[in-house]
Amino acid sequence: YTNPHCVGGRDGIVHLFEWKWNDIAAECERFLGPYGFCAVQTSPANENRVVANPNRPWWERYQPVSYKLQTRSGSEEEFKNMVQRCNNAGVRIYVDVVINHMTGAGGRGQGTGGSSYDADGLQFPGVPFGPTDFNDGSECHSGDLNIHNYNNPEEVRNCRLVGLLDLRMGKDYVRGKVADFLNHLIGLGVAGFRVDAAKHMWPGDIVGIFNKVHVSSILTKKSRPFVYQEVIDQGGEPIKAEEYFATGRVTNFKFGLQLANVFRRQNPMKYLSTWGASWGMWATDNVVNFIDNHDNQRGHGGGGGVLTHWEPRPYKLASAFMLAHPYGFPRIMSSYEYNRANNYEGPPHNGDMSTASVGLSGMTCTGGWSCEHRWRQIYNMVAFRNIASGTGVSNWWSGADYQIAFSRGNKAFIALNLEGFDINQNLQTGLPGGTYCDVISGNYENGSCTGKSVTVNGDGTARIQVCSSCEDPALAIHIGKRR
Ligand code: LM2
Ligand code: CA
Repeated sequence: YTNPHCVGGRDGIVHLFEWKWNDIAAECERFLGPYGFCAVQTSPANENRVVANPNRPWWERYQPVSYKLQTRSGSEEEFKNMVQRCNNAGVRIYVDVVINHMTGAGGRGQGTGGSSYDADGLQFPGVPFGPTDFNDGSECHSGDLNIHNYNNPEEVRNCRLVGLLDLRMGKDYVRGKVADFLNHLIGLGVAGFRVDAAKHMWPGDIVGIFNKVHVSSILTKKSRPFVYQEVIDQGGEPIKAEEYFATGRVTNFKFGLQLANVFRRQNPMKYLSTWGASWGMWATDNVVNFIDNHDNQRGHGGGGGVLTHWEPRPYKLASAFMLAHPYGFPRIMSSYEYNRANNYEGPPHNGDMSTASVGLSGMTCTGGWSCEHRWRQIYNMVAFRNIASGTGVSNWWSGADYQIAFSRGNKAFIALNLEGFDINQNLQTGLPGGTYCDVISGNYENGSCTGKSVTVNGDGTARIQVCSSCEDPALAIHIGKRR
């Protein structure tokens, strides 16, 4: 479950939050494939409640109505087509699967796929699930069936997360329906899953579900799908991320919080020399790392404090560090713009509330789609990471508290500066002699660098200059962009 099944040396996930399947398919072919991304995390693919008040929020997709593949991202046909086209482009699809619960309690109506639901009567005929498929007072003892006390694992797992009807996962019928859904996705060529709200499910129940899940069909070697489980463990609660290692990796929520401190100058960057598990995080093969996600960028799911696209300068630096460092498997958030005071807002939409297509102007997205994954400082670091794959950190240097540099073997080198003065040093890059293009300030095009260039001497040393007051106080070079 921990193998991401990347094609040919690729690394890293991009979460194309709320994108339509047709847009993702196009993005795999025109950008993610050519630029070396391993995989896309999609928004939930199954039918959800249509929430009218507020008007079609992003979070309606976390209220399942059935396991039919029909949402505002597209139909089953479009989903299937996307998976095929992305796989053909060498890009894997991981689906965000919401299996802990169905809709919030109360109300009745129709889902995005036309299935009816009755959340008062606990009826979801599109699956079908009925009243005996949900936890009640025999499993949940909180009184009102909602979760209040995160220090009580039984309550966290058997009661309702923000009022969402909690599935009786100990029941074989329920496990079977969930497994059928996952098997359906695998049959369409999906390579992995982000398991939503995993902390709210018993690890043994997740094992029980995955025991019913087939090996992945697109993979030449018979193997398990890639699984990363959303367990918000920031320390301080009895439920620990490591309880979930039997069924895959966990989402590492400590990662973004700690890097936010560093890149906001609240903890010296030079301490990153020991970055990794020794910072109280899990082992490299147990984590999916991220600077921010769709929840915590808007104060949901574990809360704020992380860097986001709203603070581009430190965000780009922190992302560059994440991608330059070998620890863990990285996920890049690709957001849309929203009113930060009304953070329920769904994706850019047309007059009828259908999701708008992603527009492009050159490399940049238009129409309210932020597309962090298309920022040069980020996509060029994906290529850096792929080239550096298999090497460790070497030639670590720190000049001042907020100035660092390191190599990845003899493949790549990066320097970062958050001091008030420039880096201007003769440093060992570990690279073969030659002239390299800095991939932060520019690209390598038609035989020359559009940004800065760096001359590495025959002994691997180079004069490294990193500005302090410029837009991006970082420099990154690798053997793939050598003149
Ligand atoms: C997750 N991970 O564990 C998702 O990453 C997160 O985005 C989901 O919550 C959550 N689990 C449940 O799948 C989001 C959002 C909530 C929202 C739920 C359900 O953060 O605010 O809750 O989706 O749509 C909403 C209302 C809440 C209401 C609930 C039920 O905000 O006030 O609670 O629906 O009606 C009464
Ligand atoms: Ca539960």
